[in-house]
Amino acid sequence: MENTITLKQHLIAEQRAGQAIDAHLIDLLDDVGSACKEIHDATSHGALYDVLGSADVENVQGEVQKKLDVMSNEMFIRRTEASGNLAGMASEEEDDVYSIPSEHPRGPYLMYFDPLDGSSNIDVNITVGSIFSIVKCPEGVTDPKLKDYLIPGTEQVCAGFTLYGPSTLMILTTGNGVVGFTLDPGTGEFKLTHENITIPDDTSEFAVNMSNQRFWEAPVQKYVQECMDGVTGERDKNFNMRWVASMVGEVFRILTRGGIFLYPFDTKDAAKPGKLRLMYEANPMSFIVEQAGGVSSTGRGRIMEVTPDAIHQRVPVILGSKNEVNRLISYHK
Ligand code: P6P
Repeated sequence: MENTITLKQHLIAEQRAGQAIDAHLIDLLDDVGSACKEIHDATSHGALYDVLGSADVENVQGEVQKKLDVMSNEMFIRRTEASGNLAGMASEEEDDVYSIPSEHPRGPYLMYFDPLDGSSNIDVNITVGSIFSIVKCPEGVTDPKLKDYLIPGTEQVCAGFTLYGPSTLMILTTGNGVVGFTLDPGTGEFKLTHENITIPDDTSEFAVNMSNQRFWEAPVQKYVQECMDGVTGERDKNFNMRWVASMVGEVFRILTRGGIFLYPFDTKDAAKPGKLRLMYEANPMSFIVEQAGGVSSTGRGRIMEVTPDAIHQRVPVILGSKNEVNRLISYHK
């Protein structure tokens, strides 16, 4: 049996090495791992379980929920609400913030999560994932209200996502680099398989939904056109394009071989400055990308420095290999 260590053993080792990881955070991440194992079980059985298709309910995002969206949200809440580590949580699938029921003890953390990102891919069997972000509940607040949740991404103590793909993989940062744990279906443990994940500074691969091209601002139009022009244009190399419509899949590919991901500001819908949500998609992914040596920006500022004014607010996202992201940022100046 190879000597791979589990998620909990890794966190305890980090704690002993002086990282700011307390028992509440270790226990909370253990619960998050349990929720992800349940979601893995549901997604990997697919049509064998009654989990595919639409729940015929619209969420606060105005999106029709998939059955697995609803189930994954329930799994995250049920697995984490009772352990006394959270003061409250916010979910993409919940209109309002979720207060821990009075029968449960409360703890020092707030968690924001997207229980099943990319769920439009579920019925076509393409990779989906869960994204989570954890911050300290404001000092002295035991019954957090909405205003207590509006904390910038720079205050995150932990961020992660679990990819339900050919293998189930949890990617995690607690502020000391980025690591990955592969779920061993035999033992049901997340085992450390990726240490010190770093994003290459350069890339020849961009990820964007090209059907939105006419709605982009000039800097993004310029950048993407240059990628398309390759050596026939301004750039000294040709580019490849990828778009799997699951942010978790794009981000893990970028963590592995580099790349730039764009869901930029567009004029498609004046009410939506971008598609992706700040608190439970852009902020956690930005923390991970920065910890892996990449850059994550709205195009005009660091995503993690955006001051939240709503729990479901959207934000433009440009993230990945630092030299490419910095080039596109320079086009915005
Ligand atoms: P589009 C999934 O719905 C998601 O929130 C991200 O995971 C993904 O990157 C994006 O939206 C896909 O958006 O417009 O290409 O379907």
